[in-house]
Amino acid sequence: MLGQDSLRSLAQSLGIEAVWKDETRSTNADAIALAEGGAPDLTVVAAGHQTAGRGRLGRSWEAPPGSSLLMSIVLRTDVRPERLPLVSLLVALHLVDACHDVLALSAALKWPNDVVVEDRKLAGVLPEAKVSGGAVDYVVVGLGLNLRQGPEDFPPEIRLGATSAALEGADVSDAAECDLVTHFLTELSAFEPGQPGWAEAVVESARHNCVTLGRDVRATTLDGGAVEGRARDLDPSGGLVLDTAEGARVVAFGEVQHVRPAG
Ligand code: BT5
Repeated sequence: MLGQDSLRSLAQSLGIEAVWKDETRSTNADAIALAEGGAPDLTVVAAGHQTAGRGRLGRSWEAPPGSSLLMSIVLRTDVRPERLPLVSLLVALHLVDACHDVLALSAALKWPNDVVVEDRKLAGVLPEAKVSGGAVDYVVVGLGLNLRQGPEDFPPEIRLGATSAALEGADVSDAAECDLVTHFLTELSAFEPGQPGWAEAVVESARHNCVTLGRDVRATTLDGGAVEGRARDLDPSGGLVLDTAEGARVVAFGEVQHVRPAG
C-alpha cells in the first residue's frame, strides 16, 4: 500500500505537494479544502481508507482499508469551463495508460469516467470543479483504483461488475503501486491547456481507448431522461454521439449501460 513515506518521496521526486492520511472521509473533500486554502497545482491527497468515499451524483465508492489507490489531485488550470469534461476524460485516459503500461492490464475507458477491464470496473474518476466569474478556479480529480480486492471484498450488488488489478493477475506490490502513481502524475503534470490542439488530442486518444464506441447503449442524462442507440463517436467536447431511431443525439454528460457486446 502507498503510505506516508512512499508518497512523500514520490512527491519530492516530482516536485509536488502531497498529504497522506491513513483514514479520512473522502480524499476529494480533503483536496477541495486544500484548494480552497490556496494549495498549488498538482497537490495530491491519498489515503489508506475512506469512510465516506464518494462517486458521482451522490453515489458512494466502496473499498476495504488498504485495498485500493484512493487519491485526489488539485488541478489549477485555465481551461474554459465548457472544456471540463475533456479534463475528466484526460485524467481517465492517463489512468488507463498507467494501468496498461505499469500493471500490464488491458484496461480501457468506458465513457465517460470509468476504467474497465473486459467490461468490469477497475477504477472510477470523480471530477469536482469550482467555477467562479465564468472561469475555472480549480478542478479536483479523484480516482479510486481497485488493486488488491478479492471477489468477496466487493459489496454483492457490485461484485459482478467490478474487478481489481489482483483479480486480473497484475503485480500489486507496493513498488508497482508507486510506479503506477509516478507514471500517472508524470503524464498529468504535462497537461498544458494553453497548448493548441490538446482538446483534439484528448478526443482522438479517447476514440482509440473507449470501449463504449460501437456498442448499443442506454444513456441516462442528468435530467433523468434515457436515450438508446449505438455509440458512434465522441464530439469535440467529449460528448457521446449516439445513432438513435430518431437520428443522431449527443449525450454531453451522463452515463451509459452497454446493452450488448460490440459487433
Ligand atoms: C465513480 O463514480 O466511479 C467515481 C469514483 C471516484 C472514487 C474516488 S476514491 C478517491 C476520491 N475520493 C472520493 O471521495 N472519491 C474519489 P460513479 O461513476 O458514480 O460510480 C459509483 C458506482 O460504482 C457506485 O454506485 C457503485 O455501483 C460502483 N462502485 C462503488 N465502489 C466500487 C468499486 N470499488 N469498484 C467498482 N465499482 C464500484
